[in-house]
Amino acid sequence: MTSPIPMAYSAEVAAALEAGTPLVALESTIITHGMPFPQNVETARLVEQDVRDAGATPATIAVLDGTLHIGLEDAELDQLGQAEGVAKLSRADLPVCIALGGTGATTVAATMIAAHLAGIAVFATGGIGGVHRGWETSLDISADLQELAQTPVTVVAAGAKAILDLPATFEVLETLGVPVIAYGQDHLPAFWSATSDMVAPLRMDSAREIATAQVVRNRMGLPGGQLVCNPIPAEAEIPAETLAPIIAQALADAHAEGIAAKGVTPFLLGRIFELTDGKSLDANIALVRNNARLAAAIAAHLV
Ligand code: PSU
Repeated sequence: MTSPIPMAYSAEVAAALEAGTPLVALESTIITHGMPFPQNVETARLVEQDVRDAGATPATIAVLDGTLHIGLEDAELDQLGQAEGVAKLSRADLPVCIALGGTGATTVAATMIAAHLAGIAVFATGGIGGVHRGWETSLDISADLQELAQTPVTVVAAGAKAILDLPATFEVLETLGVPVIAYGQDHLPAFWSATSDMVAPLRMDSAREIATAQVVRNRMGLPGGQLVCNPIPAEAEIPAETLAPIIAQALADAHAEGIAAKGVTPFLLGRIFELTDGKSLDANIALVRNNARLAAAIAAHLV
């Protein structure tokens, strides 16, 4: 191995790093495990373009044949979006995949690690993982939460995915000392729905404030990042009351089929897609694009 970690940068990411212009990291699990083909690849391209249009450079992160890619070229993105059996990489398996020369998509946790390694401080996704319903017996809590507590990257999401136990997820984030910031409203959004009955611990109304808060955190020597909860645009939301029975049905199906561990989130997203006749996917696409634009605005204040 010539370098300690085999890493490759896309041409536009290499140029932006060299020039010191704003960058936004993007994850790849949403492509391989979060959305069906071809909408996954189409969405990934749209999101990248949203970042560019907002004045930053997109860096979609994935491991391809043992190399950690910071930014994917068009053909690589296309290939990843159609590949079968791609691993879903979190903190535990990211180094293993690289060591063994494998191919894998990065979750929120793994994307934060890779972004930080590459010197990228802002990352946009759809919704973070969190505490799964039934945690009392399963102890299924996403590694995304611990990562927010230790890796200094600001993550822009539409909150945590509404398939989770949202109050428990935000309790854990509070315990871990992760700043949870609602953007432009008092209440936390709930992924496909713009609001919820949960009052946000913190509220900010500008990208500049969010960027400044991350800088102060770093300067104080506090580890960890921030979670920015950006509500889905009103015209694209699915009200929580509409979704509640659908989520309950998807959870019951997951239970009946014995789905566990890393399979739970992809199964639930797929089932909710079917049960909403694809409307959940339209909402998911709208919220990721909205997050990409805010992340680019935050990144502009961090250069
Ligand atoms: N956002 C989406 N769709 C997704 C994800 C995020 O709109 O599929 C992915 C992220 O990669 C996140 C993962 O880290 O779901 C959470 O998986 P789990 O619950 O297994 O930790």
